[in-house]
Amino acid sequence: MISSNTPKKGKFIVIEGLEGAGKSTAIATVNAWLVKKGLPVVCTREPGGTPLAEQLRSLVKQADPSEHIAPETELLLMYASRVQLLRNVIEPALEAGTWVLADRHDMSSRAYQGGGRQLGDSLINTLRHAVLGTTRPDFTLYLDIDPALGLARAARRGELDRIEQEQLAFFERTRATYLAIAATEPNIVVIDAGQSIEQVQMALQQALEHANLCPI
Ligand code: Z5A
Repeated sequence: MISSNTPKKGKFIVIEGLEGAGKSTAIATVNAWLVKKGLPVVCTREPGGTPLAEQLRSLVKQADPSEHIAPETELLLMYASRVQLLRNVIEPALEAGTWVLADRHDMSSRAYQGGGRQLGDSLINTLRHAVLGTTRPDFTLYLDIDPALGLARAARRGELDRIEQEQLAFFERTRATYLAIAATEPNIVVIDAGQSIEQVQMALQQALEHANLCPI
C-alpha cells in the first residue's frame, strides 16, 4: 500500500537508475500505463526541467579539463536545479491533480554524490530537509543494472558526458548506495534492468499494478 506524505492530489512517481539502465525506455512504459488509466501526467527530468534548471544541467554535464568540480559544488548544483523544478513544475502539478513522472529525483543525489562521490549523508540530509519541504515521491522504480553493462549501453549513444567518464568504482559505489536505500525505505521497487526490454516492461507494469496507486 502506498503512503501519502502530503495532502496532494496527483501522485509523484520517480524512475531511478544508473546510466544505460533504461530510464528513458521505462518513462515511456509508465507514461503509457498512466495515460491508459486516464490520468493526467507531466514528465520531468533531473537535473533540468525548467529553463534555469536546464542551464544548470548543461553546466554539470559538460567536461572541462581545466577546472575540477568539487563534489560539494556538484551536489549544490543538483539541488539548485531540483528546487527550481520542484517549486515551478512538480508542486503546482501535484496540487492541480496532475501526476508527475520523474526521470530521477533526490535518490540520485543520495546515490551519486552521497555514495559515488563519498560525501555521505550529512550535507545531503541538511539540504533535503531545508529545501525539499514535504514533497516526497509516492513510488520509486529503481532500475538496477551492473554498471559495466549500463555504461556499455550508454556508450552506444556516442560521446560520454563528464559524470559518465568516471571510473567503474564510482558507479559501483553509486549502485551499492541505491540498493542500500531501496532495502531500507518504503515504496521503492527494485527492477532487474539487465533483462530484455520486454521483461523490464512487464516487471514495471506488475510493480505499478501491485502498488495499488490508482483509485480506478
Ligand atoms: N546526477 C547526479 O549525479 N546527481 C543527481 O542528483 C542527479 C543526476 C539528478 C544525468 O544524466 C546525470 O546526472 C547522470 C547522473 C547525474 N550521470 N551520469 N553518469 P542524464 O539524465 O543525461 O543521463 P542518464 O540518466 O545517465 O541517462 P541515460 O544514459 O540516457 O540512461 P537511461 O535513460 O537509463 O537509458 P535509456 O536511454 O533508456 O537506454 C540506453 C540505451 O540502452 C538505449 O539505446 C536503449 O534502447 C537501450 N536499452 C534500454 N533498456 C534496455 C534493455 N533492457 N536491454 C537492452 N538495451 C536496452
